[in-house]
Amino acid sequence: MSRRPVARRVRGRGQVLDVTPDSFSDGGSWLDPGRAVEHGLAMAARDADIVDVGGESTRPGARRVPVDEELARVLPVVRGLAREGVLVSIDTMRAEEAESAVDAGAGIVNDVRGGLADERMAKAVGRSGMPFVVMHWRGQSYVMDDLADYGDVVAEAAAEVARQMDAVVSAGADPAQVIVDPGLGFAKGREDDGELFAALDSWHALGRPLLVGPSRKRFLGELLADRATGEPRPARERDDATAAAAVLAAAQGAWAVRVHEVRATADAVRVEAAPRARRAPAGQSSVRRSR
Ligand code: PMM
Repeated sequence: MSRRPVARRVRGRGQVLDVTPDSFSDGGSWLDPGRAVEHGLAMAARDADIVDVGGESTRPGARRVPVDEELARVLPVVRGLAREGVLVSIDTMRAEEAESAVDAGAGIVNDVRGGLADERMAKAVGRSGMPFVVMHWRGQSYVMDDLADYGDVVAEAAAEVARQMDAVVSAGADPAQVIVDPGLGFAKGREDDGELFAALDSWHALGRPLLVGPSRKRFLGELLADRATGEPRPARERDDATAAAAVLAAAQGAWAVRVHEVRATADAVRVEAAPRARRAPAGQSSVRRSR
């Protein structure tokens, strides 16, 4: 298996391909593997550097899916996209699925439980040598809203991710594999997400690349609530706000942003990067593609 360095700066443009019937904003759209591969290729053509393939919903309240079902959903899609040269990340909490996906061609393991759900995950990822997203996580989807209780959400979430990192490293992963993620919307209220979002640059103290997943999340829906009724903006109408969030994340040095609709985000992030690239000496552009 090949080793991929994670120290590249991608700046935006990880894109989400949910092969689930029940994800909160696009569940059920890409259950057919052929359609899912086509959609993933279209994402790559629209400038996604990474396509994140997931077979289990993590929306609040979601229940676990049997492992066989999850494998059947994701593996043909990972294989199909990798065969076409797309850098695929596998969104899973299960070591068995991470290993099978890497064998099928995935180049990144994205674990929303940051290695805490499956004790074999860190060792499996360590063996694979692939970049490993360690996201801040406090508890299962069906209880996570009750766990959003913080004094200082920024300090506490970062300290908890640092502990998750120590745990995965002592269980077999290499620290150089780790990408950190504050886990927006996971055991976080709207205020918590807002505070985390305002302080993304503080995460660089962990010394690892930062991935951020604001796409269509509840805090954006509530921020854009209808002025008359107070109703949150529906999930599918949050892509412009997601692009704005991606720009703010990129300006705070995020390595990648996980989004559903890539074109608007990719364009916005390129515009954000342009003045910096202009100021950088020739040949030192801070925007580099990952493939
Ligand atoms: N959010 C979701 C799923 N996977 N992975 C990472 N690393 N970070 C996130 O914020 C994240 C994730 C939930 O969103 P979805 O249901 O739209 O996929």
